[in-house]
Amino acid sequence: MKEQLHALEQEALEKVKDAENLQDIQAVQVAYLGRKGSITEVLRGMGKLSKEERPVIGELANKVRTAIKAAIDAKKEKIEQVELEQQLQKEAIDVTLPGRPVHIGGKHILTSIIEEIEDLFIGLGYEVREGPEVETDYFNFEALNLPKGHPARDMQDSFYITNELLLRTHTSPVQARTMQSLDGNEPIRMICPGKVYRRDNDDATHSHQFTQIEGLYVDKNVRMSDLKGTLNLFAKKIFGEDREIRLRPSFFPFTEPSVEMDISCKVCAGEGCSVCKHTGWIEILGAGMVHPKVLEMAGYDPHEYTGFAFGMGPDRIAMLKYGIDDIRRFYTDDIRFLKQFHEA
Ligand code: 2U9
Repeated sequence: MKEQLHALEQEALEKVKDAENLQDIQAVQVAYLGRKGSITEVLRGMGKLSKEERPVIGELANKVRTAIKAAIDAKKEKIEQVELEQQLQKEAIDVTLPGRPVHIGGKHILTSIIEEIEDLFIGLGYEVREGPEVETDYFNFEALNLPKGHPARDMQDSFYITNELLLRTHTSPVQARTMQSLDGNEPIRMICPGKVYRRDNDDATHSHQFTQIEGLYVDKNVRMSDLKGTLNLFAKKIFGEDREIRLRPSFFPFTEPSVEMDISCKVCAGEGCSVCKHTGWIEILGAGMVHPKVLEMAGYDPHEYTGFAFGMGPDRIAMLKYGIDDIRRFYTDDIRFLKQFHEA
């Protein structure tokens, strides 16, 4: 039996050596150590041995079994290692290949213009404030001296949600809300950019949705000359140091007196050309001293406090600055149009 065990050990170790893959090694394990394997068969015959022989053969059988198992485990590990390496090689990634380009978006031109104007006014101590696009009739009209039935409401026909709720027609309700949230004796310096809506038929110069930036400065002793100085600075910073401004009398229900501001035409330097319709001037924004009624409605005493306000359309400013011929280009998402400004 001893010889038989030694022979089986030799045979098994030989087969382990020859095994090429995990199936081969599995087959060796089953053939020698399995329930019906050769070593198990030999051990089964131990019953026929004498009392003295049994422990000797038993010990040898265990040694042989352990030796075969150790050889199998070592070979298994080796094969697994080789297979893993082969797999890694097959799945290797060439890290030197150039990456796929990532398309980086850019700011919409209107966002860039708005941010440029915001930065200028932040530098003058103004705060940027935003408010809801769905507004109450009160904040959109009443608080701005546009009571129900006022003829100027017709020019700001809007999209109504209910009789009292509408899409805001300007960003002025943000100023009205800010003023009313204070207790009537705090100075205010704020600008409010945002989307506004008017019921309009879209064409090259009209859009039912456009953007606005409005500004408000309320304090004791705020004068028209402060307004003029601020607007002059704005025009020179945004359009160029060589630009002149001119104020013309105008009318807005929320300011009194009211003005419209023109800048000198850059194309003809004031001589007159097709861009400025041969006037030498281009209209940029509206402004004025806050109407005493508006101050009063917001809880400010108009004998103590005065203020100026202004409003402009970034759409129009972008069109003038870059010679854009159609307001609809801002809203129709043609990437070729929008991309032109990413380097600007
Ligand atoms: C309060 C008081 C006064 C805001 C003002 C204008 C003049 C103005 C238009 C220009 C072109 C808007 O984009 S546009 O259509 N705006 O002319 N806006 S003064 O006056 C205010 C606002 C709020 C409480």
